[in-house]
Amino acid sequence: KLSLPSNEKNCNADFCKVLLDLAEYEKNVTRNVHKYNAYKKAAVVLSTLDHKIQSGDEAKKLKGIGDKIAKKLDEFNETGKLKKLESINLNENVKSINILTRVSGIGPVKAADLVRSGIKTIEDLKNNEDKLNHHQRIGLKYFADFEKTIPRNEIQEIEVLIKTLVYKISKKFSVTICGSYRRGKAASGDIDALITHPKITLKQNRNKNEKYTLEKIVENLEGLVIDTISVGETKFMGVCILRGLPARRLDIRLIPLEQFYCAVLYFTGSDVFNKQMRAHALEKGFMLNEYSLRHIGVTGVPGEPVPISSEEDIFAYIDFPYKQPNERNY
Ligand code: DCP
Ligand code: MG
Ligand code: MN
Repeated sequence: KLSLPSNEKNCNADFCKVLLDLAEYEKNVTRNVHKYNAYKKAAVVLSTLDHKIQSGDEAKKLKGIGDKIAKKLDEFNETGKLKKLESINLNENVKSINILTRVSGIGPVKAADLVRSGIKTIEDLKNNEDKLNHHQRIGLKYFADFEKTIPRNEIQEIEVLIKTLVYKISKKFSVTICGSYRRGKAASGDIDALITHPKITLKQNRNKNEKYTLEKIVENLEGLVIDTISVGETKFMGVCILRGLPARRLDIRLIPLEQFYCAVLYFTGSDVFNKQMRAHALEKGFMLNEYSLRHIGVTGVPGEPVPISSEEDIFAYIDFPYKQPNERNY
């Protein structure tokens, strides 16, 4: 589900909604990632303005808004609607695809596939579970719960519980909840937990540290974790529940110490912020991803990862003014 950074008084909320609907259409139906990103970025930019934008010409002066979106803004301001979106919304197949992709594990391709074979509603899915894989079945099982956002105080409680439980294996574990929670949002779509340990390093990983595996960690979360979508050496996807509250999507990543801060940066997001920061890194001759920061030499080949011991280090290396997590909402 698409949403914007929490902003109580978004003066451009109506047109932002239009842009997000268009973004959703490009993502789910035409599968045009570039257009999806363009609409989303424009919506984020407009949502942070402190005044209502009056015309396409004015909008075009903003970074991330070009001719096409400017024209759409004028049409929307003049007529109160957008022809393109009106006709999209009338299309039954588009409606069906948008519903099915709300199920965790069902992407645009699978949704189109299902619609083609006549499966168009959540009810239809329930009668055709044989057409779904394990992840998609879990998505369907908890469909109603996963639609609900998770209040901040509940994630705080889950954070404390995860720490308590993994500290039983070793007090030296470090647990950081990233994603929108770390950016300070009042509510989140899921929980993104990053875990590392001084004994989990790239070297040690090669001869596997039996004591500190992700499987061990998940075993220790018994009671909190109620379903597993998938679990590997570094990545767990599953479901957790606190008391009688709704079931929540929980992602855990176990990360070698050397890569921890690049991972924290990446999983804190936002996705738009990450794109911006990576582009800046490239301008400064660095390649930044969720694993490492590497200098790009004259040959154009990235070198060895530079040593990093905090998030601030990454900003400093690429000469990017440090931003607190709550300043990374776009
Ligand atoms: N991420 C990214 N690019 C993507 C997907 C994710 O850079 N295409 C990064 C940035 C996100 C983080 O991973 O902030 C976590 O992904 P989520 O989908 O969980 O997004 P958020 O936690 O930001 O929002 P939500 O509240 O919806 O979970
Ligand atoms: Mg998240
Ligand atoms: Mn997530």
